[in-house]
Amino acid sequence: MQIRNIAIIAHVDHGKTTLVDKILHATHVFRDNQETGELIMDNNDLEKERGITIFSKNAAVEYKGVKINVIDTPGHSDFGGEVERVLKMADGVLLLVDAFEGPMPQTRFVLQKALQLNLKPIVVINKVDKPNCRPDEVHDAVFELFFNLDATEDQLDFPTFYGSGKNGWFNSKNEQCADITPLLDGILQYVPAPKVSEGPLQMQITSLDYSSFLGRIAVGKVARGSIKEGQPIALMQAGGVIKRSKVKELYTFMGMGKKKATEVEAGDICAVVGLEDFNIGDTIADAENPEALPVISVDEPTMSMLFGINNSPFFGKDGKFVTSRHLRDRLMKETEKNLALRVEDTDSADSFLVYGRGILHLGILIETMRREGFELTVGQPQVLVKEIDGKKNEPYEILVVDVPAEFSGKVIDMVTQRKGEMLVMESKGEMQHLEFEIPSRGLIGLRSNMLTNTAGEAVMAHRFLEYKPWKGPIPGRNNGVLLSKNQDKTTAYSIDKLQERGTFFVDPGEEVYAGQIIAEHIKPGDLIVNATEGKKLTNMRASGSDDSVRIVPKKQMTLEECMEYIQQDECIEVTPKKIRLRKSILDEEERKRIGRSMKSEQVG
Ligand SMILES: Nc1nc2c(ncn2[C@@H]2O[C@H](COP(=O)(O)OP(=O)(O)OP(=O)(O)O)[C@@H](O)[C@H]2O)c(=O)[nH]1
Ligand SMILES: [Mg+2]
Repeated sequence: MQIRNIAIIAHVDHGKTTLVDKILHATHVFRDNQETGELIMDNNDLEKERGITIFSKNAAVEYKGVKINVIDTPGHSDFGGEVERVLKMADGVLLLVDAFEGPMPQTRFVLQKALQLNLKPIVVINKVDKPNCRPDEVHDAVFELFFNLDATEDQLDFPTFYGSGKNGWFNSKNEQCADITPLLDGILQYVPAPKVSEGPLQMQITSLDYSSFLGRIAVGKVARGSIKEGQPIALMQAGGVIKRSKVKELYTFMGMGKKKATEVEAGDICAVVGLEDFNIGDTIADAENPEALPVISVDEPTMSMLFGINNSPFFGKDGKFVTSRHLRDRLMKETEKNLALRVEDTDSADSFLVYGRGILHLGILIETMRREGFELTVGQPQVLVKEIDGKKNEPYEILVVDVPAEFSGKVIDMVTQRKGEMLVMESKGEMQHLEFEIPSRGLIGLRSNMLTNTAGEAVMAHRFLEYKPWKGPIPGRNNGVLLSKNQDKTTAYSIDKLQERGTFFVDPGEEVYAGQIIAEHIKPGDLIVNATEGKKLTNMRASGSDDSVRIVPKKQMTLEECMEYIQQDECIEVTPKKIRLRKSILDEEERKRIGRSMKSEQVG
C-alpha cells in the first residue's frame, strides 16, 4: 500500500487538532451516526479541559487507497522540542496559519525545523471565516517567512490552501467549497512517498507512548528493511551502547487507535512493545548487522522549580500521597515518559529540584499530580542561567504582542520596565503588532498584568531565542500581600473591614493559617492582618448578615497564574482540593530574622 506521512504544525491555537478531526471524519474513520464530539485527538483530561494539545499523537487514515499517517503536534512553545522530534517521522508538513493572526513566533520555529529536515511544506491558511481576516496579506507574510528562513527554490514554491477547519472546507483558492477533499488530494499530490533505503532493519525511536498495561511503547518510522513480530533486534544507544532485545508486539496506526501487525515495511510508522530501557533517539537495528542512525538531541530544560512535601499546618487533610518518598518516586517515574523533565535531589530529603521547559510544562505536571492525590509545595519558577566565557548568561525570548492601538503605549511601558527592547512596531488590521526581545525572567508574571492593563485585549506569544548576558535586576511584583496572622476560619465581618486594603484570594468561612497569603495588598509591602475576627460564620449562605452581602467575590487564580504570581520568599501549597499561596517561612519572627541576614549578606 502507498503511504504518506504528514505532520500538522502551527502556532498554538491556529487549528491543528480541529483539522485532524475533519480529516478523520472525511475519511470515515467513524460510522456516520457515531457521536464523537469535538477535538477528538485531545483525549487526555487536561487537554480536553484546556482545549490545547499537550502530547503529539499519531493517527492514520485511508484515502483513495493510500494510507496517510497524520501526526498532530502541540503548538505551545514549551513543547517545541517534542514537535522537532516527531517531525522525523514525517515526509511533509501542513503548516497552518491563522488567516487573521498570520505567522507567529511558533510558526517560525516549527517551519524552520521542517525546512531543515527537508520536508515538503503545504501551507494552509486557516480560519478564513473570521471577520476582518486578511488571507492574502497572511500569504505574503508566510512567503516572506520562508524566504527569511533560507528556504530552497523548491520549498519557496509551496502549494497553498485556504479554508476553515471549523466549517469543514479547504480549497486551493480562497473560495468556499463543499469539503476538505481538495486538501486531501493535495496531500497525495505534493507530499512525496517516504524515502526508504535498501538494507537491514533501521528504525529510530522518535516518540513514546505509554500504557499502564504494556508499559513504555516505542514509536517511530521504519527507515530501512522491515520489522517483524518476535524478531530479535539490537537497540543502539548513545555512546555506542548496544543492547539485545526482542520485538514482543507490533502495531501500526489506524484511525485514532492502533492495529496489531506481524510485519511493518520501511516507510510506515509503527509502535513496538517489549523493549526494555530504551530512550528517545535510540535506533532499533537488525540483530546481525546493527547500524545506528544519527542521534537526536532531547531539549534542554530552561526553568527549574523546587518541589517539596506539603509542610503547611493543613498537611495531609486532602491528599493520599504526602511523604517525601511518595513525591520522589512519582517524580522519578515521570522522567521515564516526560522527556524534557529532569529531577535532582537536594540537600534536604524533603525537596527536589525539578527542571522543565516552562511554566506550562511544569504546571501540567503539578496539576496531574494533584489529581492523582498528591500534596506538595512548589516554589517560584527560576530561569536557568549559564556561565558562558566566564560571564553570567540568561535565556532571552522573542515576545510578540498584538493589541488595539490605544493600549500599545501601556504595553511598551510594561515590557520596557522588565528589560524588554522593542524590535518591531507595525499595524495589522485594527491592531498594533509589537515585537520585543526580553529576558525570560521578565516574562514571568507579565501575562496577567498585560491582560489587566489592556482590558483583556492583548494577544501575546513568546519563544526562546538564545542565551545572552545577564540583563541586571528586573522589578518583581509591585504589590505586597496581606498575610493571615493566625489559624482559623475567616469571617465576612473581618474581610469586609479589610477589603479596601486589598483583593482577597479567600472567601469568608475558609480555613487559613498564619503566614498564608490571603489577599493582594493595594500597595507595595506586606501586611499581617487578622481576617478571622468577630462573628464566626461557617459559610456564606448561613450568614444572612449584611457583612457577606458587601463582600467582593475572591480572586480565583489558576495554578499557572499562581506560579507566575509568587515571589522568591513565597510558595504554593497544592493539594487535590486546594491551591493556597503562602510565605515559605510561616513564622513572622523567623521570616524577619532570615530576611535580615539575607540582606546583610547581599550588602557584604
Ligand atoms: N473561526 C474559526 N475558529 C477555528 C477554526 N479552526 C479552529 N478554530 C478554533 O480555534 C481554537 C483552537 O483550535 P485547535 O484545533 O484546538 O487548535 P490547535 O492548533 O490544535 O491548538 P494547540 O494544539 O493547543 O496548539 C478552537 O476554539 C477552535 O474551535 C476555523 O477554521 N475558524
Ligand atoms: Mg491541538
